[in-house]
Amino acid sequence: MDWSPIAKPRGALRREPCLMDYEQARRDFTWGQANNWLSGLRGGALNMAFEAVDRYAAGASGERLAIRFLARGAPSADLSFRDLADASHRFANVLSRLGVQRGERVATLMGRVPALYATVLGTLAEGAVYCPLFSAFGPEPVRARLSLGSVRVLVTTDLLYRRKVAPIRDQLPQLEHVLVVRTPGAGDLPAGTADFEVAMNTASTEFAAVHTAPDDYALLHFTSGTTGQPKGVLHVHAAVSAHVATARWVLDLQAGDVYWCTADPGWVTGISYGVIAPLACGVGMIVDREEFDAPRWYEILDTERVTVWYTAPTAIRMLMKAGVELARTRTYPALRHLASVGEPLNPEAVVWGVAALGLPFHDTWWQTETGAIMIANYACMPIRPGSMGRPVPGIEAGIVRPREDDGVDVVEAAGEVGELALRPGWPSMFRGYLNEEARYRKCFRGGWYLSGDLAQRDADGYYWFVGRTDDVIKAAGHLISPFEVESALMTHPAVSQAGVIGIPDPIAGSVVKAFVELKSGYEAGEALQRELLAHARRLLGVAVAPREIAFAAQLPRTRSGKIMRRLLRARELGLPEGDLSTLEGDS
Ligand code: 6R9
Repeated sequence: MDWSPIAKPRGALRREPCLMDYEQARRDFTWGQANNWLSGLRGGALNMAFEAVDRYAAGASGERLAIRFLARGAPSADLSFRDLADASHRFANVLSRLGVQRGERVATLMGRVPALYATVLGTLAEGAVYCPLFSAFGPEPVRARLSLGSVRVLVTTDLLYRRKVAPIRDQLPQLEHVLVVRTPGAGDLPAGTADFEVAMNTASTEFAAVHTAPDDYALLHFTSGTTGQPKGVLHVHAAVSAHVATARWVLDLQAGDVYWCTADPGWVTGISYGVIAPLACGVGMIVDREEFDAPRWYEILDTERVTVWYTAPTAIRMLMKAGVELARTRTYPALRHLASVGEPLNPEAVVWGVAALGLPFHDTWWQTETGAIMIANYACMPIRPGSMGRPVPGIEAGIVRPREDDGVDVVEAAGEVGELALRPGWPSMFRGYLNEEARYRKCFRGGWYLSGDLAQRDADGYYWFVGRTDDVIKAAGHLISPFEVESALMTHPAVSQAGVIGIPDPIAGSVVKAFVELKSGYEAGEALQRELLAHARRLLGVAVAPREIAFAAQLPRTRSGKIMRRLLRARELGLPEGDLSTLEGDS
């Protein structure tokens, strides 16, 4: 099929895009200029929460819609910038009352409920560090992250607390306070928790955002590696300038927009572009509390008159599966810009946007570590379906190959595959992996940040995703560590070794598959397979647990005893087995 660049359909650019001349911006822009879009605080201080709400809360803009919550079977609930500022101030006062100090960690374990937004913004206003956790995690990933992050305050719901936190609470001595949002009819307040609403209602709406320095920590996002514990990615308040710049240039957010980001707030996109970026642009957004539902999503795009939509390939492929006819039962006259992130966006999906919604999807690339969009297709430029696009103004990207020494070779030729790298120094670049200085340093080489993704660049400067350099799995947009899944499986008495890989899936991109070696005395069979699946789901949660488990008499290992996931994957998928020189038992 011919995936030549597609021009935007006529009528799509009903408004001039924020970024009109990409080449010029790329040439002339420096990050210092992004500060013009921020208010800042006295003495050079900068606070993300102040930029996102407080500066709009005073005066007439205070009445503007900040968030409209939608939920099935309930009327929509609107929060203005003033309301949101009040709620975040109440939460900041709750934290102060609990004695939470600057830099201490406050986490959430919940979905898109109003309390989450007050918690994020109140935590940042108070100078504490905000850490989101995914509500579909099981108790083990929750325990690992709360413990690594030395989280002092957790905000969750009573239902999630009972299932995921109560069983591990005694392993978390640093977790002093748990505030729960109560569910009507869900019984008494769980022991060891306090009622979120009661705490909020007794707190004042007056709070002046703490004068944090631009380089003070603001966000702690956990992400997954191939080995070892989850990595705590640290971002600073200054990241907000990259959020605003990219929300304008890439998402084309403008005054009066109705923005909708479908990402879950348990992951980086759901916070950076589902809370901070749109608010910091003074733009109102839709928050749908429900999970994916094709007819419902089309209804929202139509009746809420969404103008800018940021979603993900898995969701787009699910919409494609539901059929273009369903999309055409509605009209989307307000829609102006569609964007996607998180996994490779197949060219069919880009073009399908035109057939279904009248607009193509613009792919964007970034990572938890980069803190903001780094590579994108822009409203002012033709899209190359299948390409991630070109670097954001202010970002220097390159394709590199690590050398034997500590340096890299920069690959200049078009079409050559190498590691996608970025020149350090943009404001939302991560400033560390929590308590893991060596792991952080290893990401930088020869003056570049190495992303761990393989890519190539074409002659016109568009980047094309090729794969990852490591074994980390992207399933339905969620980054999953094979090590975390293997460790959970190995807590079962029958399992002696486990090897976990991602296998291709037409909708989710990849799904998790585990191979296990049993201890002697255990019989491989369907009953044990079911038991292991249930064990993994109980510990890890459905979003992380393997979809499939297979038994292996012996897993391929290196001579030093490491499971060779690459080989497991090659064998599973019938791919060439590559270099086997380190395989144990072979010579
Ligand atoms: C924002 C986010 C980062 C990894 C990244 C890459 C993959 C993200 C992509 C993409 C192909 C895109 N990824 N966007 N791959 N095309 N447009 O997703 O952060 O969860 O840290 O994942 O996701 O492999 O390195 P995070």
